[in-house]
Amino acid sequence: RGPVLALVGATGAVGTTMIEIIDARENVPWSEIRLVASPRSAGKVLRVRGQDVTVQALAPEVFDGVDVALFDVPDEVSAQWAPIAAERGAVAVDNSGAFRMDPDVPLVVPEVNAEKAAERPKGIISNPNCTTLSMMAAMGALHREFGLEALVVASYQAASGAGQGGIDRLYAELAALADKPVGVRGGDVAAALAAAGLDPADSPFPAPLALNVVPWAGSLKDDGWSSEELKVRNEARKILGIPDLKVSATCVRVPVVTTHSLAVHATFSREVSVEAARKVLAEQPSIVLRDDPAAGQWPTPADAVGADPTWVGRIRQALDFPNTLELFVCGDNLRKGAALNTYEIAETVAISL
Ligand code: 11C
Repeated sequence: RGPVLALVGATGAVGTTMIEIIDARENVPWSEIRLVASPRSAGKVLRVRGQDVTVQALAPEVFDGVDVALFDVPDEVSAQWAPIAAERGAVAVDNSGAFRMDPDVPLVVPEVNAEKAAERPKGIISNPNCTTLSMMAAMGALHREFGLEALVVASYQAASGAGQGGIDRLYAELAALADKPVGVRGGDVAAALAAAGLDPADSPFPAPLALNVVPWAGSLKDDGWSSEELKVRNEARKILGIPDLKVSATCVRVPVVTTHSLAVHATFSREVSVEAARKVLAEQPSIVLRDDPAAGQWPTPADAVGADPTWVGRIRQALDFPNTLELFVCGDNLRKGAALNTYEIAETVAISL
């Protein structure tokens, strides 16, 4: 009999993608897959690998007999419940920010540091933030070859990073603005949204997102940094195993439904060339190289969305910075950025049980 998997947060945006990923796998190691959610969603019946599964309300007993429990829930829910799952004998794989920087909790991207999944004294393994994760396959591969020293990053983050509420808000704003001559005077997008009954207080974003870009994601931290920007810095250091990696990030929300993009300026300790970087990246199974500007070939979120690999292109040697590359990366924030990487960690654990 194979191990038992529980999926906590089964009805959210990431949980829904997780079920799609599990359904699409040819084989899975699990003898049972339990779906768990808040009491509000309990009782719903969802199809998983051709079977009807009734969603159970989150309670300590749902973890009895579970080998691996995936958490796709807000930080405070994970903070409370992942330790309960671990106490009951499950390995908790957590997609929230609750444990990522805990020194006793590994932060795992299987193609970069799979071996860390075995070092889990608390019975908890963390999955990185989707913005950090979107560049990790590429940066891990380049770091192994050329020795990464510094990263300067600007993100272009999709609405679904804010969950189903973010997706719903972007569609509502787009519908409210369709066929309207807005975006030509300061404040007219906000006024048109207000006239359509879309209250800014109901939005997960701090400004209109449709027809706009918003230089903010997460919460306010010291000296004007956003929590998202600090996560990119701290998590990249931990995953890559470079505690003194220089990182500076600016996180920006754009009116894309799903797939985060990053413009990356990466400096290496060893000599690097565009050709050598392309060769390293082309050898990675989880990377699609789209890098032929003369043919109009570069990664865009509209092309990369729904794909498992990270798409990489626009690779250039920085003109004024030695041993430095510029590149553009697109990764589906609900798949590799969240559900897929969490699921890959779960399978890594299942193999070792
Ligand atoms: C966003 N990256 O796009 C965030 C969502 O730490 O897991 C994920 C937040 C996290 O808004």
